[in-house]
Amino acid sequence: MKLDKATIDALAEHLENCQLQARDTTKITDDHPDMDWEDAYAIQAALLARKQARGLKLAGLKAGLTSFAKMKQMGVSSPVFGFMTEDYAVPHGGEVKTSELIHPKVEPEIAFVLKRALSGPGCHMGTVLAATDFVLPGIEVIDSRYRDFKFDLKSVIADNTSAARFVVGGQPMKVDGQDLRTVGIVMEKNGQPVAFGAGAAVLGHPATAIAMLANHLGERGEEIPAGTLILSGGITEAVSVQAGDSVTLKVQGMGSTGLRFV
Ligand code: OOG
Ligand code: MG
Repeated sequence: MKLDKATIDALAEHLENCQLQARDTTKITDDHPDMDWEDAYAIQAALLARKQARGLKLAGLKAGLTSFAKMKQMGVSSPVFGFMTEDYAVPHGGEVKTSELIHPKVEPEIAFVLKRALSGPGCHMGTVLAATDFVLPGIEVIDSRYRDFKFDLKSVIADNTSAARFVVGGQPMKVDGQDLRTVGIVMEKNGQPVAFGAGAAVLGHPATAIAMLANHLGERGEEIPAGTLILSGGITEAVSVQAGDSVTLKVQGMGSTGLRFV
């Protein structure tokens, strides 16, 4: 760790204020070029602690930058992990108040719900599939607090991997006998298809993203509890949205979910 606790708490407060006031900021590594990976995750943990201190419950976990399309779009090269609290959850078909966000984008994802806890190190695709209760379509709304979505990995980790809102819905599917690599997805904005892909876009198989999250938490002596909802990461590039847009994600065998920006 390169930053002291007071600096970590101040940065978490700064990033959360940007989120709550829907205003952007420069990336924090500009002012703290020496910060390390531990500092970045410590700022994210301090952000979660602030929300939990206000009584907000954790609603799920996420992996991000797990597809080549996303890594290329954002100019970075490895996955990142974050959280969603209950206030990020949008009901299936529900509304997102665009005025509460800075410059939202949507991502088509496959969400996992666990029936058993997962712990690393040593977690792999097989362990994940054995512990998965079901998978279902999920749209993540990301909203980097950094100006023009310009960041490096440490800054985006501290900013809770741009997490802002999410919706899951459709037809939950058991993973037994399914090949999640070849599951196709179509995301539509205002009825027009804007993104297409298949599960394999996420690290060759989306369960790999969940295993990486379990191994990441394992390094910190934590696990993914049974019942946790996890977003496995955008399958395609993220698509910008504005007030008036409606977005639907169809996932083969799992129906569809959607939300509207008002
Ligand atoms: C970082 C978050 C990326 C995903 O699914 O790849 C992410 C960003 O692109 O702002 O959530
Ligand atoms: Mg995402």
